[in-house]
Amino acid sequence: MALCDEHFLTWVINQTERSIRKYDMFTHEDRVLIAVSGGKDSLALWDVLNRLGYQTAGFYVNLGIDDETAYSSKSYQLAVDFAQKYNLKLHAFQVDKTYGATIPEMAALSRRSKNKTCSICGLVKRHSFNKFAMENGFSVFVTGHNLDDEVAVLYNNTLSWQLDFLRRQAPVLPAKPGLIKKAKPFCRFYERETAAYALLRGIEYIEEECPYADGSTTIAIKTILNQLEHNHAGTKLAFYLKFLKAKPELFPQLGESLVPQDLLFSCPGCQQPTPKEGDCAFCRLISEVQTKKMAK
Ligand code: Q46
Ligand code: ZN
Repeated sequence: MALCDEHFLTWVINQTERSIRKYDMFTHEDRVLIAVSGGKDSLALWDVLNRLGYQTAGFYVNLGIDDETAYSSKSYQLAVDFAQKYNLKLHAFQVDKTYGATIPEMAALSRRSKNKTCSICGLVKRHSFNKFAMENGFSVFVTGHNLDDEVAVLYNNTLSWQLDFLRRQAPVLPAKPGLIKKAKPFCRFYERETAAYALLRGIEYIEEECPYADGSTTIAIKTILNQLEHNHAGTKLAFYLKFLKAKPELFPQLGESLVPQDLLFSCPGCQQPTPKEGDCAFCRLISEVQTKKMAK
């Protein structure tokens, strides 16, 4: 599509609203909590939802990634600046203040081996988002994942036939006891489209990648998919949309909601749902980190 700046911005707003309605993500009555990282996708999403008149607040998790890149400090400041500019509420949470260690410190102390920093970071973020949203009366939690992110995950999970992860991939995950509803209103936009939106709207965002993103599998997969897209335009969108269409046939046991309704246990430590009986992965990580810190 060849659109002028003004029509492109309107198109992004309209397409986002279409996705929100199509996938039954939320309504104007919902209190929407947005995961804000200071990057282009989350800030562009916050901007679009604000312009659409939804009740939003941002939630920033300070991971303590403050080596020579000062990634956390810079991204936090950009999130604060955006919230102030539009008079929006930004909640901030500092991992080391609550759990006694930053994400890189947790990775250094933990026994986990594979993709250590990112898997620990994901675990802590998922736990913190869910806890904050549930305790503060939000009805839905949204992230700025775009089509490139979704397709990279889909491709990776298909390569290794991770059926459990494939079953769970959807634009919306409904609420379950102890778990907030989650939605991805930008799941049908290419990354270049969210970047163009942020640029045209004059949104200042952190352009550097997190230093731990370097060399991750996701980046390698994105490179392959970009090559495919370059040779056959539309490959990514078709792969994602056809997967969503095929899901009822691939997983007939899912029923109408098309996402798993597994019975979950409640963690005795944090009361959040967990797939196995006993302490959840998050509580086990925190207790391991704190024990090792005390022993030092
Ligand atoms: S922030 Fe965290 Fe990402 Fe950085 S440590 Fe990895 S997971 S790369 S979205
Ligand atoms: Zn727990």
